Amino acid sequence: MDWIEIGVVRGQPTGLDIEPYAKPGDYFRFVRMVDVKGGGQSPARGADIDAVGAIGSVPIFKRGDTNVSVQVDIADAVCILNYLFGESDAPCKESVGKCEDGADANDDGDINIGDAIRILNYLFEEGGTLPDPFGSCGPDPTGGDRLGCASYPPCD
Ligand SMILES: [Ca+2]
Ligand SMILES: [Ca+2]
Ligand SMILES: [Ca+2]
Repeated sequence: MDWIEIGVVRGQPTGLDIEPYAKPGDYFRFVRMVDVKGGGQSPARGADIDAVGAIGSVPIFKRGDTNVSVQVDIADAVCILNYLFGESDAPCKESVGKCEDGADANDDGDINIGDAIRILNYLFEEGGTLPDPFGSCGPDPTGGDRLGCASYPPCD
């Protein structure tokens, strides 16, 4: 496990913010607090954990719906090809760009022709459903990749 040292709490205010250490899509599963021995004058020294607050939100979307029509159909595979190979004003440049995770149909952390093929396999080759979130809105279970989802209005 990789720990990220955030700092030492002393005096007032006694808060630490992990925001500078976090990128969108990062997950933090564990937070470790250690009482530093010595150095304090208070008879009750040591940090109290009064409140551990997290304000944040993880984007939710439906995988494969690259043209934001709610359905996953052949137009979504075409949309990925438009995004990859189309003119700069192709409509799918915008819809895919706003929710790259949705276009990562095979959830391998990249958008390429394999994602169009994965959608076609699902539609025509009984290739199985796409990785979650597929049937309903949800977060990307593999959020550590470089892709994000800034906006997918059907899940708002
Ligand atoms: Ca669609
Ligand atoms: Ca992919
Ligand atoms: Ca992912």
